[in-house]
Amino acid sequence: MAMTSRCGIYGKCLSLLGVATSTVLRSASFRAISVHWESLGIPYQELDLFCSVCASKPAMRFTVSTLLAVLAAREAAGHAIFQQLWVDSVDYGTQCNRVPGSNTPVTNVGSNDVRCNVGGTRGVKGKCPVAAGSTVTVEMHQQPGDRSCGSEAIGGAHYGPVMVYMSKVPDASTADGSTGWFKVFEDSWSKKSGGGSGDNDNWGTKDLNACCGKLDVKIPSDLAPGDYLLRAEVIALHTAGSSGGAQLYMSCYQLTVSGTGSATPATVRFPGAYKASDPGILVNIHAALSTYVSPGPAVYAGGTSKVPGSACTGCAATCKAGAGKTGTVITAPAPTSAAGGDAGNSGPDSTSGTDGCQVQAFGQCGGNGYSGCTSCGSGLTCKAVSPPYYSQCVSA
Ligand SMILES: [Cu+2]
Repeated sequence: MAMTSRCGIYGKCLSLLGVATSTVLRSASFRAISVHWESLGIPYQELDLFCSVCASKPAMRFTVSTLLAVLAAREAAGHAIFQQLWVDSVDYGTQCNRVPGSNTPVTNVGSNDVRCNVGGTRGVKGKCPVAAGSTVTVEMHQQPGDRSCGSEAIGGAHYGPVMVYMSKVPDASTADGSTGWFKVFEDSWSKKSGGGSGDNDNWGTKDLNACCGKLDVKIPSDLAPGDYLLRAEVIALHTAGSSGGAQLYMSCYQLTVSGTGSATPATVRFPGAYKASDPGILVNIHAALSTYVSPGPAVYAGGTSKVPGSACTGCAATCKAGAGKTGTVITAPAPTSAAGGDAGNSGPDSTSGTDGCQVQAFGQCGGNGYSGCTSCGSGLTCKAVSPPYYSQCVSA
């Protein structure tokens, strides 16, 4: 059965759902379709899995309910959040991460949300201590607090580069991400011989999945000491054939870097570093790629790149959640909302009665060895999800 007639089934399902064709973004090969499902109460969904099911089982009859079931599973199984951080193989969990409140991607590269995700101008109390020249390991998973290696770090079809930036700031617990950023790590794309389309090539996200969500990032040894934000980012490109279709997943970690260096690398700003029309952001990866250019600046000379498709090494290969040493962050004075704030960060500031800190939804608020902020934001309560090791803020 030809692809076009398979996707005829697909179109019929869409019309059953009353989805206007103008809201449907199609790649030339019909292999990825993205729809905004606001009218159905599902904020953002992909249909690529559904299409591949259509393609593999063309005789299957889909009803509206099976389509919605596939979509619901897709949402739960696809999107992801950078959560934990390791420093020289010591597990700091989420103590120094401004963990985003949801695994929904940022798609507007011109918004302030591209800095540290929605709500990411609000700092957390912890700063992870890192010596310049050491290695941190960023860790991504689909669901908050789920560090299982059995599920993919980011859902199967979400192929794209992984990049890490740093920004020198006066105080990592209050910085809003408006300062300049330099790139310290990249695991982007390489051609897989005989692979055909870009989907079959090597990508940073495939390495993340191969390494249980972990990638090692060297902190440049010549950096001037002080506080930094470290911004880990995936750009998923499965629906990037249309403008605004690329999906950006980022989190900002708060670091205090020690050392004797003095380097202050050249920087770019967010927003500003990316344009929706960049060849690394507006790209159809379902066609064969002869090259792929990562968005943003080149990696700083003191930074590192991982060859896409190469083996997991270092902590990314050997560190196991719950099986090693856990670290304690430097506890900063009560963080406050950064000047200017942002629209996605509407929680009230705690002005009295507590030390002023607030953990965002799905952020850590307790557990063995945890010494960070234990107060949850408005409407949230601290729940032991993996006692005695881990508690997180969830809806009250
Ligand atoms: Cu997605």
